[in-house]
Parts: sequence; C-alpha cells; structure tokens
Amino acid sequence: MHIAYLLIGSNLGDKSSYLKNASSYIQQQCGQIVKQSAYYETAPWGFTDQPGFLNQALMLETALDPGELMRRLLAIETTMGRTRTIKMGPRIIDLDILQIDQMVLDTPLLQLPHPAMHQRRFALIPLVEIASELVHPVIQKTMAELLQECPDQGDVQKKMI
Ligand code: PH2
Ligand code: MG
Ligand code: MG
Repeated sequence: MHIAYLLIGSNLGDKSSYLKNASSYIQQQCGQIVKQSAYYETAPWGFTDQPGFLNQALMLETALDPGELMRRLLAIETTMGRTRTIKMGPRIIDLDILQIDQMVLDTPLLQLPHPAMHQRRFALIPLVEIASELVHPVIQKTMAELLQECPDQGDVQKKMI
C-alpha cells in the first residue's frame, strides 16, 4: 500500500461539483480517500489572467504503482471532459500528485515529489491542513515548515459552506 497526496483543482463552471465528482471517481478507481482538506478559493498562480481556482488536498491509500495512479487520474480528467489548451490555463478539473510516500521519481509521465509544490501556497495550505508533519523527501522539511518559508504571496482562503 502507498499513501499518495493529491491536489485537485478547478477554475471553470461549477467548481465545487467538479471537485466532488472527481473525488468520487478517485474513490472508485484509485483507492481509499482517508483524509480530505476543506475547499480553498485560490488566486491563479503562473498564468494569472484567468478565473480563481477552487483547490482541495486529498490523502489517498492506494495499491496502485505511481505510473498507474497517474494514468488513471489522467483518464478521469478526460472522462470529466477536460481538454488541454494553454499550459497552466483554465480547466474544469486538474488532478495532480504532490507526493507518494517518500518516493523520488523523474519520468516523462510523472515527477515526484511535484517539482513546484513547495513554491505554491495553493498547494501547501490545503496540504498542511491534512498532513502538516509530512516530510518532503528531497528538501527534508515538513509541509508546515515549507509553508512558513514559502515566499509566494498568492491569496488562499478557506471556502465557507
Ligand atoms: N494550477 C495550475 C496553474 N495555476 N493556480 C491555482 N490557484 N490553483 C491551481 O490548481 C493551479 C494554478 C496548473 O496546474
Ligand atoms: Mg496542476
Ligand atoms: Mg495536472
């Protein structure tokens, strides 16, 4: 069994429904979601001229190897109707793997840990909510420490429901 940490996001249409549907596909096809953060309303990072995102972190217990997990997540994105246009641009759903156990991996399909996770408040804040003591396998700091040191100023607000 592996423990995978995912960040899911949407910035088009009914964002919270897309996140909810994505979670149920993940639960059916990838493993057991054992923890989930709140939804966070986050300012677009990278390509900023696009709508704000809704992001959520998930902790997933899975028997799948990393490549198979990534392929299934991409298939779920396609099933849900995602089309790829601009890199970093608007999307109805994005399913990213941030980290799996303490694995370090660099393949064309997948890099672990996610190469930019420690630079992004929209990833670290939801992740700290569910796994503050998780250690980054390369930097060797906890998620709470990485957040404290993160220079990103992007706005991240817990969504009230
Ligand atoms: N994803 C991106 C680019 N920018 N910004 C926020 N706030 N949230 C995201 O999930 C996000 C982004 C590329 O995947
Ligand atoms: Mg992404
Ligand atoms: Mg992605």
